[in-house]
Amino acid sequence: MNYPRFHQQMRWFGPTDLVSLSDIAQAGAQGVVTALHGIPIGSIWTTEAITTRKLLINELGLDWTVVESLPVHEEIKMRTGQFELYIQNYCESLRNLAVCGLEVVTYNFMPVFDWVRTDIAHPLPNQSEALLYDHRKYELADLFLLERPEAKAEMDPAQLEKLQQQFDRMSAVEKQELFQCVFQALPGSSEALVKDQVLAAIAQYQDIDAQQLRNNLIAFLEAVVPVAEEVGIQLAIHPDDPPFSVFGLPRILSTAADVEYILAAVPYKANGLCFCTGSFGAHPENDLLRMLKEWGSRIHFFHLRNTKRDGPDRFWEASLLEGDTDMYEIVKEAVYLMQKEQRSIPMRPDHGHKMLDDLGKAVYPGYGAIGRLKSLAELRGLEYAVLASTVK
Ligand code: DNO
Repeated sequence: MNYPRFHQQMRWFGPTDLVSLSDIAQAGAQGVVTALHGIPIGSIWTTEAITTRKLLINELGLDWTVVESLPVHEEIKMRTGQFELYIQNYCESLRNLAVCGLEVVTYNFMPVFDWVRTDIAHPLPNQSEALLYDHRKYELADLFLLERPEAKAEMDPAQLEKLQQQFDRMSAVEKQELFQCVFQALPGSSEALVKDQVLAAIAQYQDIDAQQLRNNLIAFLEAVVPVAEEVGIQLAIHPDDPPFSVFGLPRILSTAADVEYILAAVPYKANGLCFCTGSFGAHPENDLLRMLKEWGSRIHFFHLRNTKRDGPDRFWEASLLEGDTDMYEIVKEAVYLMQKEQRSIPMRPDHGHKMLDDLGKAVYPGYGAIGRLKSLAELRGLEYAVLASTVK
């Protein structure tokens, strides 16, 4: 069938990743999305460093066209300190990436934290493990482990008392595990943060509300999007995960209205979106299919995974075909989009369950080989079936 298809990707965390390029090639991906994780945030990615990494990937027959992520320095998000230098460096990295043939650059604008979960090993009935977010546990971490001063002040006293009792019933090991999971476990964060660093990083945002953060994002986009347009790079901003504020920090890309605001404010194709069904899908009011139809032409990257909400305050990462999002409808719409615009869009299965041989391994949470291989296989099958049944 000669129609644009997903450009099938897997995320790879570089040479130290326990999941090798060979594993990824065997899973059937065409390429990897990755980053130069060793370069400090804010520094320039040189063409030499990019080329060296690209050659390593190409040796395995895989391509590298999508960066995930080119991180945005906190000073850019706050517009303090050396933000102008960091923006210049960002533009320089975009130019260098374009010279080396990279096409899409993923980033996020979430203050301090990238993604947050409260359990990285939630047991499923079939004995595999999933990532889970439980708002009660998040509150315990915020109130009694991080001891963020505003958290207590803002909490209803009766609720605070209940949570205190719950916290007192936890063992020392459970408390330590919760701290590690919330603050130190997830890949993507720049470093394993300790309590005082987290509090200090959060405190820096005390005068920055959502509107201010939005303004700062738009100022950043006004500087980098023209460069991206000029060199042929598509920027793809990642939504908030979870799609609401955490630790009193502003979050500005959780809902359809947020997407609309950001894409309309800087109306160029290069100002695009990473359509993450897991992040948007955890918000009960997001109509993913509608968002996909509305903003399709600005979507430059798909993260496909499913979540299941089992109450207003808790969601876990479900099997790809079984959560709250109808993945068949999403893939069908993505296939139409690619046909309509005659372009292939990169897609990767997002976090997978930890299962089989990965259960004993120290793979990055959500990023074991086997769970993602399963999701990729399901997505390939789904795409093939949609094409076979709709395209004559
Ligand atoms: C988590 C990922 C995020 C994502 C960044 C993009 O699994 O989706 O870490 O890569 O937010 O900048």
